[in-house]
Amino acid sequence: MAVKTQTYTKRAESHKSPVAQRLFRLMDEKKTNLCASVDVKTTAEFLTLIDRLGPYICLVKTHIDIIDDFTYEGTITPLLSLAKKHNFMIFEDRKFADIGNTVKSQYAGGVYKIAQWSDITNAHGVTGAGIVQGLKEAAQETTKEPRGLLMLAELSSKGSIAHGKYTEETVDIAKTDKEFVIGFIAQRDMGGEDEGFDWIVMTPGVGLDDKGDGLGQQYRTVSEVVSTGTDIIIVGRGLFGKGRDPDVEGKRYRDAGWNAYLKKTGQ
Ligand code: 5FU
Repeated sequence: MAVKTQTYTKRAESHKSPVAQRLFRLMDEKKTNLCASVDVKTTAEFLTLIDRLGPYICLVKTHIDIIDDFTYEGTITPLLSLAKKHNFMIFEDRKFADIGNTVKSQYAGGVYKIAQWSDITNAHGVTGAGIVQGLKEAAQETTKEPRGLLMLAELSSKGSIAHGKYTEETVDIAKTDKEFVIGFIAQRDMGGEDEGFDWIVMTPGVGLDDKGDGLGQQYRTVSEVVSTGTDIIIVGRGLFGKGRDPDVEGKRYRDAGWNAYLKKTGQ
């Protein structure tokens, strides 16, 4: 599959999704394709870390159900203020995986009310295309803000069964909605240009110092993933794990991601 070599701004010009347009423009303006995955346990740690990483990132990826002391007012309201302060977007890595009618309620409601505050979320293809429709309806009924969905085409973990036919059929599900589905969580380019899709590929399992974590995570380097089609690198413990300084690592991963993008686009 051909790797995309157009600039983010160029891709923003012709993209159908307002979420993708905003994200692409923000990335070129801020000169970053780094998404910080902030998997921490308390609201205080969460907000402090995001405030420190804010200058280096285009996107914050959350697992909001990890936070022990979550409240909408205490956790989400300040998160939205930080998103304004530092100009980044938000991606809740919820990995929806149920029938359309159920994910519709899970996305809009419950304690977390994800559709109200997260620009982007994601879903597995295992239940079929109804998941896209259910999530889209929830977004439309919850907010006037544009929302985008990523399909999980591939995973970074050892032994993942998301490959081959499963990945191909997940790509087919993505094709069922030309505006709401903006791309994939994947390890490489997923094609689609010949059919008029310009999918954003976001890749977790990125690390410059480690090969894995002992629980199945596998890390590839920044230049490796960008050269095989990644548009946005997702980094968690590489930025703030034990003994790491988020300011130093934020800058380091931001620069590595940006330089790999400049190289790929021939700038
Ligand atoms: F879809 C995926 C995947 O294939 N691999 C992942 O690691 C998601 N992730 C998430 O990215 C995972 O749930 C973590 O939130 C994050 C990776 O964190 P790390 O600390 O960089 O390993």
